[in-house]
Amino acid sequence: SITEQTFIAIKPDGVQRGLVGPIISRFESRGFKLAAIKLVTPGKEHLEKHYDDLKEKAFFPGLIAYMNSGPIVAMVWEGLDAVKTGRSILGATNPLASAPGTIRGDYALSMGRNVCHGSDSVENAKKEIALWFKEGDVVSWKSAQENWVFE
Ligand code: YYY
Ligand code: MG
Repeated sequence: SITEQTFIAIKPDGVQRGLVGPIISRFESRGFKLAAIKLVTPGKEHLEKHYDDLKEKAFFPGLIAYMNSGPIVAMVWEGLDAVKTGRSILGATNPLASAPGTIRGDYALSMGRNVCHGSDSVENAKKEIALWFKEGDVVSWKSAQENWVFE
């Protein structure tokens, strides 16, 4: 549906490398609508909750340290098939497997420095949005572009 929402984050390497603008641009120019945005360093406990399903993995401590190493841009983007399309805009988890034209395929080389996060299912998107944002921080608004993006 055109009201589907996904949670997208620019990881600390993306912020440090000055990729906030280019990453936001890709979602904007595709036709998605920004519903929430903030710059945060949420801390270890919050990041461990965010990646709870990966806590048994060997790379988990390194992943949390990396995510905790600087500010993150947390966002909610809304639009048709936002979760799946959001993942295709990001590219594959391993940047070496990401096609040029995707964010990771254009800006990253290493799995542990892959510059962005996107929800992998509608259900997880709901969980992640609830973890990163208070209800009132997700804004409902009508984009003037809507009838030019959707028929
Ligand atoms: O959703 P996505 O970010 O594409 O991958 P996940 O399987 O959810 O893993 C989260 C995060 O963990 C990934 O973006 C990089 C890191 N990671 C890793 O460092 N090494 C792996 N073998 C798998 C994932
Ligand atoms: Mg994931």
